[in-house]
Amino acid sequence: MAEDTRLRPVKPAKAAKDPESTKPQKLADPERASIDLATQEMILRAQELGIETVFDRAESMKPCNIGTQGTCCKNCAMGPCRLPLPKSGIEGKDERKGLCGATPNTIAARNFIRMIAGGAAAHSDHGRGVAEVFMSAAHKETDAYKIKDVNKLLSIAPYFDVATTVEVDGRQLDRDIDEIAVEVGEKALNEWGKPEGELAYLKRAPAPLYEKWKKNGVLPRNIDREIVEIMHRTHIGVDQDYKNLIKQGTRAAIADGWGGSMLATDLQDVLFGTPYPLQSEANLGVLKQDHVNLVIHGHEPILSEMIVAAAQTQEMVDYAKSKGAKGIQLSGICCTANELLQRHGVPLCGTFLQQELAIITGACDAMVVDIQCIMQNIANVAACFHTKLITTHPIARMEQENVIHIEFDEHHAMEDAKRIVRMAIDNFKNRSAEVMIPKHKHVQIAGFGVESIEYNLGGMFRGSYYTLNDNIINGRIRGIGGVVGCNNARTRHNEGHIEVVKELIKNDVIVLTTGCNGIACAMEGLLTPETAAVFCGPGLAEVCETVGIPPVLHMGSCVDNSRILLAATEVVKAGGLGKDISDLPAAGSAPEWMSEKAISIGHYFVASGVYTVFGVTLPVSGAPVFQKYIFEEFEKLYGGMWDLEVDPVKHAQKMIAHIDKKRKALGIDKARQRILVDMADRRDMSAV
Ligand code: BF8
Repeated sequence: MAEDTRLRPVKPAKAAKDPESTKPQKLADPERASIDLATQEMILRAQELGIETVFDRAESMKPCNIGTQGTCCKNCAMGPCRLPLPKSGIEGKDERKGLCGATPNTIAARNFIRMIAGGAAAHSDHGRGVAEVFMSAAHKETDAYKIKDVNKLLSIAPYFDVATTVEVDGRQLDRDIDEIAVEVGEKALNEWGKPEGELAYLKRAPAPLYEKWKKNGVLPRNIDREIVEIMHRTHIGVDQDYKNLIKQGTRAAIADGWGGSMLATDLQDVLFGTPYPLQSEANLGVLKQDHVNLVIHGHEPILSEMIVAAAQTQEMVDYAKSKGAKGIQLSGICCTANELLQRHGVPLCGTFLQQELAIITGACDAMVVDIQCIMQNIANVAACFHTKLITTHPIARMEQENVIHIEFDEHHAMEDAKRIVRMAIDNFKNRSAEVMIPKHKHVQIAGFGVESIEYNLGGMFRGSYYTLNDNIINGRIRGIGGVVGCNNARTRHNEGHIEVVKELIKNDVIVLTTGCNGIACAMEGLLTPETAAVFCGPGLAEVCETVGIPPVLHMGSCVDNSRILLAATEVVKAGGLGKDISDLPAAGSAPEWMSEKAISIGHYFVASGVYTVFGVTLPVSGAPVFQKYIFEEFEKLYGGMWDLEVDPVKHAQKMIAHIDKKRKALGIDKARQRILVDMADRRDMSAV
């Protein structure tokens, strides 16, 4: 299993041997912790070395029961006020109150929309960072970044009222690209703080959805304002009506999905290229014993794009060889990984829960992190090995002494990137521990987007969503499932992700994935066209085999959930499946969510008309009235609503039941019944 290079034994991690701890450290059972063999091997390896991981910490520390219910208020110093649901679960005349009189519904709604604010801020601030680099590129202040995808720039310009042609002598001529880029950049940046009006991208939504938002008073004015207003409204003594609180949460979530996240995706596509399908690999087995392993981790691809470029230069490859390595192996964790995968085919090293494990292989010569989903404990783990851990973003630093900070600046991005690559190469010879890289990895096809789905399903000459719609209408494809989101150490790693996705594709539901679900599916081998014959129902298998696509389409990082919104909009536009996203036979899911970003994503999907099921837990169970409002009554307002289902098969079946409800409403349920055949029928047919 392992390729061993014994140099010197690893020092046990301090965190694992806390002298002040009076309790024995509980260790995770690898098989109960993850379904993934590489992960199981590395959890065991960590335990052999005495290095604590998130899986062990999840055994030692249980979550707070009241926080889990969403009814702990710590918004002022009279609290925290803890309002657990009575053991009977029956509220009766609910007399639970905080010191100020806040009810469980007020507290749960406040906490919920503060999570939306956190998630929307993270996505949107990422988008702002991209917009600033975009402006530098448009102004030609940096050699490192250029406008790469002119077509994408021209396609988004009209949403900002930026002209792409100019009239000369009565004729319309193409306008200068640099001029367009500067104007788009200026108008895009304005979206974060413009003093009046509404977000420019809202009109990209189907007209009935836009009208619903308008009628319900949730059209976002600008991105920052909606997030700030949540913080104001949830301060003690401000908004005390759960319906009014979640209304602002809805406004901020829309500002994320149809604002900050969508801008991040579009501007990244213009700067770095719109993704098209490509082949790569996934899981810890992508690390190479005889190469310099440089692992990129986080969410913002701006510096990592330069690292890819730097690592591919002959100068760096020669330098790596001069130090005894066969080459440089780049790989990634979390959504920076998804970004570089979809544009360059950089392999995925692992999910959010595998970040410590990548270092524990002993083969990680440098890990470069930017923002979001970076566990503080990776610095403790890195201290047990030779790994250089490098933070690069001014807003995301680490206190541990072994962490190196190289602050990214777009004006010297290539120099920074080369410095980091050189640092990793120089560190190759310092591998101090036995290297143990699990063999497990899987081939994947990733890089799907709104444009590539149109091309893949419609063909070069009549690229359109009509083929997809046609196959939904005729029933070969039962519906669309958007399955996204994190891993959560409170549940078995990847089990929920994989079981939900397998149940969906078995029932002819095509899956669009992003984030850590995309990584999990890649690790499991679900992102290959060959998967279709093995796991899909006959209708979906037939479509995938004919067109040559996987049944699970990886659409990128978590900000790229905006691609799913736009793909759904294209399906509506192609016709035959209703007039709004809420009419589509489609449902959303985050089986193993954990981050505030997931709550913001979930809520903008709900507000866009999508029935959205979360796994693990949802912090609203202590406030049944508020929960009922977003689980049931929301459907009347937006067409979409929340749900919670911990069991992955039931989770998928709830999505399928919703899809079938929508098929019936569209009058296309009969078409599906006619072509329904099971595996035995298929065998009989092929025997004839
Ligand atoms: O933004 S899915 S664990 S990596 S938060 Fe984080 Fe969740 Fe993974 Fe990407 Ni998204």
